Amino acid sequence: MKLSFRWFGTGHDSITIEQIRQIPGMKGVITTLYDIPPGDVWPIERIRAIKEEVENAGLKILGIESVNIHDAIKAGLPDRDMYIENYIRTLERLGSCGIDVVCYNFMPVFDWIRSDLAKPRDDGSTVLSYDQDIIDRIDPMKIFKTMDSASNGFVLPGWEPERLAHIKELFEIYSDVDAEKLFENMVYFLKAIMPTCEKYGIKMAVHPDDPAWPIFGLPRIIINLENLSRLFEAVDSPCNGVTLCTGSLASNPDNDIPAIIRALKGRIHFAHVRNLKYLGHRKFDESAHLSEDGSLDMFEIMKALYDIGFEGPLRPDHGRAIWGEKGMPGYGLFDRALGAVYLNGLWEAITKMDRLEHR
Ligand code: CS2
Ligand code: MN
Repeated sequence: MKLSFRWFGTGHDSITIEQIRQIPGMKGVITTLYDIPPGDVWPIERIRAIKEEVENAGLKILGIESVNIHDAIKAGLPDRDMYIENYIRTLERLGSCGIDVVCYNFMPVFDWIRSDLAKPRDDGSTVLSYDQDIIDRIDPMKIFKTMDSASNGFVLPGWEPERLAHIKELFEIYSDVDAEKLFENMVYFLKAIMPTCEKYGIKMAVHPDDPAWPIFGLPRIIINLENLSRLFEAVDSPCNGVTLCTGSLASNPDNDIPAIIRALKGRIHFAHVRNLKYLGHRKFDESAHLSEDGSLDMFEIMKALYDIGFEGPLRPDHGRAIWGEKGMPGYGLFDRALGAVYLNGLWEAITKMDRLEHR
């Protein structure tokens, strides 16, 4: 694996590239052009500029998170082909700059959802948290305001204010899109972009839906092994893969993460490794990365990634807010840096144990 860190780019992040560089073992960043609206073609000069900025700091761009998908593609609207063409242009430009991992998601209207972005925990930290009972009481037309007002002034990933200003229209365009239709639209999109991905060696890595069940009556399909396997059969190219996000998939405790990792060997192009603490049915906190702080066994997860020969970028995911840091919820420096060194330590131990056993 290649240890990496999400960076939203200068002007969009409270963290600098130089700070990321000082985290031991860090090989590169996962970044994006945060201000480009979904659907637009990425300007080549901007891609070159961010690449240069990252490389000047002694790191590499190990992947893009995300090139977001326009709602016309997800909903299968008549103008989707134009947006798919734009997506292909962006992929060509990324590919020509040597960028070979692209993360995206296929969730209608909303990206990840939490009921609280700063829930206090016993240790004095605050964490992102989910409680279905609270979500059920929120009017989906108003959830943008709830999330945005708790964002410490940052634009949250996937929560673009310009797009979500049209929330009513967004719900309307998905009114006849059920899970099956959404799946068909996804297959249509992937089939159209695969030749370009294959030409440039770009590995597409769909991010699981977070949480892994339908919300506000909108379908969600990237939620379990069964659906992922179906997707990989429908578009059977090695460039069609997944971002193995442990926290998103494990929001549903029925998803056995190490088993899913082993079953998806060859299709995992990017890994987000974080922990969760289950508090009840459809209720969880995002704990620290450490196994004993949450409900997931991080050793078993890293071991499974090691056993399948995972060589892609791996990053810590959402961290707690600690030591007084005020950053984008989930994306401060301190706890993600702790997560990164912990995951790297597990990896070193697993690697050396394996060598010992084979001596
Ligand atoms: C991220 C997602 O912060 C997060 O939860 O993992 O926003 C992720 O970047 C997108 O779903 C991928 O397109
Ligand atoms: Mn994730």
